[in-house]
Amino acid sequence: MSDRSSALSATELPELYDYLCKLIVIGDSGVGKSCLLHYFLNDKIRDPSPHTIGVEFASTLMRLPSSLPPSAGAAPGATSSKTLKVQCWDSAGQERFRSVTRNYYRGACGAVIVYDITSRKSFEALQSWLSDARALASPELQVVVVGNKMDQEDDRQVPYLEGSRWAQDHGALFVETSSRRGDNVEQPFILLARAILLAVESGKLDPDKAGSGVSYGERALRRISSWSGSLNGGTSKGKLLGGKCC
Ligand SMILES: Nc1nc2c(ncn2[C@@H]2O[C@H](COP(=O)(O)OP(=O)(O)OP(=O)(O)O)[C@@H](O)[C@H]2O)c(=O)[nH]1
Ligand SMILES: [Mg+2]
Repeated sequence: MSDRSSALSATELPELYDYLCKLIVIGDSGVGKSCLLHYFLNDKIRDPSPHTIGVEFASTLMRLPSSLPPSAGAAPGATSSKTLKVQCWDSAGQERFRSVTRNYYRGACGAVIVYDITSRKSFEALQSWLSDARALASPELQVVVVGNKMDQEDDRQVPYLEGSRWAQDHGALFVETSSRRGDNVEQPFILLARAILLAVESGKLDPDKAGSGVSYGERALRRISSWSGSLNGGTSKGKLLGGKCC
């Protein structure tokens, strides 16, 4: 369940972040991508959940422990942390939108690839989603494979071990979730954000490089108002949350 203790209001939130990064959420239609993202951002179930048309997007702030020492002048014993503004692009899984949604892979440094543990077909489709993402997104793309609907144990078609081995064999992180019960819904995003921050701090991902999928934040304190927009006829929304260090 949620370990984010202080989800703050979308308005009047001081926006102060170190890095901006783009994540894509992909996988077959109906596996629960939109429900997963909705639970992560709003800490509640999405019901009903209509098919995504084109792409929907939302963003959140995540504070993470840094692998670098605190800056000079920091209080003794202080630990350092970094704030990431994470843009999440939730794409339609339906085949007819594939050519549209592929356009949004560019500039992503993280991918959440979701399958449904009760659908072997959605698991077998992982290879195609991963190949597309690796071909079109940042060369340093970090990937987490998510087996969703873990609350449906009686209908399981893909054993946990099979999912985790597939992820390991393909250089990806792995987690099972339930976007109905809220189990582990933050984990895919926390795992990815940590991997991205580590890649930046170790020099593998360069925020100055175009197409890396990460850019520097402004580090300027400003007020944010909630915002909304529309892409490809789909509903789009923005949500900004703050939370404790993940
Ligand atoms: N039992 C169960 N049902 C889920 C879970 N997550 C999603 N669902 C259901 O699965 C259906 C599809 O969920 P969505 O999140 O809309 O699926 P999607 O992957 O976004 O689908 P597209 O937008 O068409 O690509 C909905 O009826 C959800 O209620 C889960 O963890 N457990
Ligand atoms: Mg959807």
